[in-house]
Amino acid sequence: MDYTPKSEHKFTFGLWTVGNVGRDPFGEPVRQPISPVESVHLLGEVGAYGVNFHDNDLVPIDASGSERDQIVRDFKAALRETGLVVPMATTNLFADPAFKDGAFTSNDPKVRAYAMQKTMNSIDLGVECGAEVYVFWGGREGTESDATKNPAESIKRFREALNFLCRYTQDQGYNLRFALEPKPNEPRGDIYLATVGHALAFIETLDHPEMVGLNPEVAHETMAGLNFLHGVAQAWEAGKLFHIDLNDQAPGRYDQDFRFGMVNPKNAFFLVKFLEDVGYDGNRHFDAHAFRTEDYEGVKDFARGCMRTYLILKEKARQWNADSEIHALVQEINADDGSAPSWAGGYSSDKANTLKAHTFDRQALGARGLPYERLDQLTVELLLGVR
Ligand code: DIG
Ligand code: MN
Ligand code: MN
Repeated sequence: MDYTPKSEHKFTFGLWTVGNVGRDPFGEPVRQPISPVESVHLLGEVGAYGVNFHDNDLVPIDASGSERDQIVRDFKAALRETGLVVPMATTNLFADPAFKDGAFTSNDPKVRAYAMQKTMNSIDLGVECGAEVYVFWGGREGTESDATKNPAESIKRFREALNFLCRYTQDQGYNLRFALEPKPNEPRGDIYLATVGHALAFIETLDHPEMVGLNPEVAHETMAGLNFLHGVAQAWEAGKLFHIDLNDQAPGRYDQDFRFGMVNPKNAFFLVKFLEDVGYDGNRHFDAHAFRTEDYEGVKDFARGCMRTYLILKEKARQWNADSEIHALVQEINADDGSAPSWAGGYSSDKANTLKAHTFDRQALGARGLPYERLDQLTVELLLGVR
């Protein structure tokens, strides 16, 4: 079986992922920084399809106009040389001290205005490089103490910013959709729009909800103690899965951004199976980074591992779907003997009356054995390679 990544797989990485220098709250960098051009060539070498960036991953926050233009020229040349594309871009509204108390939700109107200016310029840069999805991760949009902000006012500020930026994007004629990326906490004590559920509800309150969807991340829903697949499935079912951040995470830990499948390959399997079964055609973006122990050969191992694991699990999903014993169990589980009154597919008073008049054998309903142990064991054995 060939697990070589190809463009058709749409595997992407952010400049900040393979360019991560290994700094953490308790340690200095362990790797020398590499340039955006070097990152593009590294990703080309390992077989990625595309590269994403925050504005300041590519253009330093204090670069002059001419420096910006030269950096973008060099970056575009590397894209041409490698064939990589830029499907997504985003704004760094979390590193600079100006955003220490948030960006769109900052209590300082000058900071909120600066965040809007920075985001518009970053949207321009992303579109110039080919981005069609624009991610909003509100890393500093939150609090340590709720004495400092009224959370309802913060949501209003967030909404006003996104409504303005949707109109800016329309006004510029950009072919761009926005993707909100939830996270429950870190670096703020608590972050607004903490989960996929919060974000889905918030989107419906916007002036242009059709332009705004989700960029769910494995680690972030896991940090919230939630089932990541369920959040992804709800976003997909709502037509809002515009992008996805793949990585891995142990529950109850800081945001680990591990290599895809590194902690919980079974959860990763169910996620890959879902994405492939429903025909998700967006980018498979690995928002992750190598262990701090690695040199740049290790960083390449990390990037290759993300893509290989996805492709191996994609093949496992095909095997699962083709497994006759598994298929028979799925059929048995979902069998309908037609004895219950049909009511789905829209209300009618006839349906309601028929259903209310029906007599159910409640004990029999509860006595029915479900072969879930067998089904899950077969799944585990398939993943362990004995089926
Ligand atoms: C962190 O998970 C966030 C930032 O890295 C970025 O804004 C976004 C893009 O995938 N993910
Ligand atoms: Mn993360
Ligand atoms: Mn992310």
